[in-house]
Amino acid sequence: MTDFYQPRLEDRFTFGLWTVGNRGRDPFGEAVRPALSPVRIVEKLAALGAYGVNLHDNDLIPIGAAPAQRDRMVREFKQALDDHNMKVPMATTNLFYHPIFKDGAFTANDQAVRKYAMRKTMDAIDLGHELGAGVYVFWGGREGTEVDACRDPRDAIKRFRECLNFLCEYVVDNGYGMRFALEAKPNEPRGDIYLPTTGSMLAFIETLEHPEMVGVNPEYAHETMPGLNFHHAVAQALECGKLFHIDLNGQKPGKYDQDLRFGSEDQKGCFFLVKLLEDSGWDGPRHFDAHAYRTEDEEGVWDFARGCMRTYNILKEKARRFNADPEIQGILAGIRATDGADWLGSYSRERAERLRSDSIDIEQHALRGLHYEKLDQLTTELLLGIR
Ligand code: GCO
Ligand code: MN
Ligand code: MN
Repeated sequence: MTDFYQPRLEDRFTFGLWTVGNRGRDPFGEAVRPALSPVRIVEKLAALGAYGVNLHDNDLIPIGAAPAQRDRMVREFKQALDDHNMKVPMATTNLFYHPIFKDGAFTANDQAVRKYAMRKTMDAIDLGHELGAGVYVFWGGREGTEVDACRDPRDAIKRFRECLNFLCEYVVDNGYGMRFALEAKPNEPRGDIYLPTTGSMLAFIETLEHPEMVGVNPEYAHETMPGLNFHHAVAQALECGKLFHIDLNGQKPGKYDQDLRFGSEDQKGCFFLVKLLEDSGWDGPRHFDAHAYRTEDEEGVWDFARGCMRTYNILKEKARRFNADPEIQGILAGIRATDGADWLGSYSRERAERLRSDSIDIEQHALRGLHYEKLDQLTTELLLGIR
């Protein structure tokens, strides 16, 4: 299918090996699809117009692989990347699958577990560097509790900080030039996960020894599960220069982590997200952390991947139309006319006095209609395809 919405390299779409490679296993049922090799995933995604693939260490190399086996797997994977002009912009560690991580990794009570998590992460950082990744993601899926009696949550935060400080120095010492992106999630697989939102992560980053090396990787599903507004979380990260990576997918509020195809839920929320990313000129890869429905075979997996990218491009085009729509822009111009860019200035006694002495008719301002009904209806009609 070649058309206006066809993904192109410059769109910089990426998928995790674990996303299209997801076999449809869930807590109640077995895998429904055969495994896809990393090489096959690279070939297929390249043919669909993606820019790259991201990976956990164990998406490529199983735990306990002999050095020669590891090197062969990396060589074959790199060859496939070269053959298909695909990049690996992001890498990460699997710190959740092996039973050793049942009580967390960096926050586990057993220091032997924390040591193993650190050494596994250093190896995975080396692998990420070897594959050219500039961003390294930390998603602490197991860093949480069901039984709060087991540790003081302040100790968990301290341990997490200690590990990140150490790993920042590891990257500096090796001259890798990599940046870290922290990914929050409120729960699942733990009952409660520490630092549950992007906002918590942003506050935590400021307490690190190298805050300049660390940003966030907000995920649509993770902010939507507890009913938060993802577009607002991304805006906060962007506004303070901390959007280092992004996980795009679909999710209904209040449910388990669904990781659905991007744009399959809340198209208006997705529209404002895409508009924000595009209007801001953010130049990071548009990464999809999602997987195909359990009903799908391999063909359905590629339908899913194509769908994520197409919907992004469709919403990008909608954002362009929104920005060019005379009626919508007319309402926005009316809003801007009252916003008074330098209305406050920094504090001085004179300015404080002036604020008190300016005359204002509060009743008149209170009565004024703001035309947001019209604005939202126009946005809705544009999204539904009649503008
Ligand atoms: C999830 C997470 C993961 C992470 C991935 C990279 O809820 O399963 O979103 O997919 O993003 O492990 O760290
Ligand atoms: Mn994610
Ligand atoms: Mn998720």
